[in-house]
Amino acid sequence: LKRVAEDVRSVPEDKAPWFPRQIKDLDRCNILITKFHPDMDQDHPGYNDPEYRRRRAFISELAFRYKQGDPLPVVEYTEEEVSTWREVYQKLRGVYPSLACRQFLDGLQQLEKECGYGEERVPQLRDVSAFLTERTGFQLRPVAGLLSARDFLASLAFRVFQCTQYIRHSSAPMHSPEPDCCHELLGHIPMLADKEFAQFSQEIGLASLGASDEDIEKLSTLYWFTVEFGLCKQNGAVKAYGAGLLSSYGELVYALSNKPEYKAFNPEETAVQPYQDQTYQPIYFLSESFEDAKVKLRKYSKSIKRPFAVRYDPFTCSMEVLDQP
Ligand code: NLE
Ligand code: FE2
Repeated sequence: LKRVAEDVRSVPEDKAPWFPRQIKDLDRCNILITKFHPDMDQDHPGYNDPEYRRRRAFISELAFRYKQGDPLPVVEYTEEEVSTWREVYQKLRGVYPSLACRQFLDGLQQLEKECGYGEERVPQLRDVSAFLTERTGFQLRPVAGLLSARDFLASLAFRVFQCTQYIRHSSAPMHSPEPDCCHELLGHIPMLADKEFAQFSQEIGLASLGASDEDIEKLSTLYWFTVEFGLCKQNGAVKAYGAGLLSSYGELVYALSNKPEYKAFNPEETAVQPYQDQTYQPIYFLSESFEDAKVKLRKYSKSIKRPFAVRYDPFTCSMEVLDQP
């Protein structure tokens, strides 16, 4: 009865872009950006490697077939893939203690102790998702590649993190312009094990639901300069908390050298800073502390104007849409 009443009522969010109302609607949040794909991009290190491309197609298929609630696919990584993982892990692990923020180091330590993280094998999304759900209520969902900003952000609103499962090409372990499992598992997952970080990731997601294209652009730029490439001060030293840095040995070392320019983090300004995603960033935003970045981002997300408000109901995994903000 309630549904019918809602359907006939003319609600203000009718004018807003479509957004998922229930967790299973995330099956429709699957618009991919194909610009770095090894089948399309001649500069991709896997472009001339048919075996790599076949492997990517196989792993992509697992993500395309996935429906919300299915058990997460398990991938048996080949020896070559494991050796790429090992190289990435060893290199990064050596510099994390001096270059990564405390929240990241705490998360990684727990993952090493309780979730089989280490250089010997690539962690399975299934195990990692179970671990995260216990810590922060986040769960993973497999995705075939780089997702559109609107779809990616929408999933965060449900505490769902869309995760690639293929691995970067063995010829370029120290930097990849596209996400891969090294980026997700090493860059993002340790941060998502932090309660506060999980909370504000969801808040960015909630702010994105039904937002205008212009606001999505700003939110995804902010996401880029914080969650992906953010730096913060800790005990007087500059540390990385951005996942794009924490999964790329090359860029992590570069970002914390004296080569790039640092600007003070301030959401209004950061949200309109142009950026490129091909190679290392020329500019990074530095916040006074991790908490400072969190508070400012939160405040910014809440200031985005919409003719309605949303509230997540964790019992039914669905969005309540309220007439008044
Ligand atoms: N540059 C990152 C890496 O090499 O892991 C990936 C960034 C994805 C946005
Ligand atoms: Fe990412």
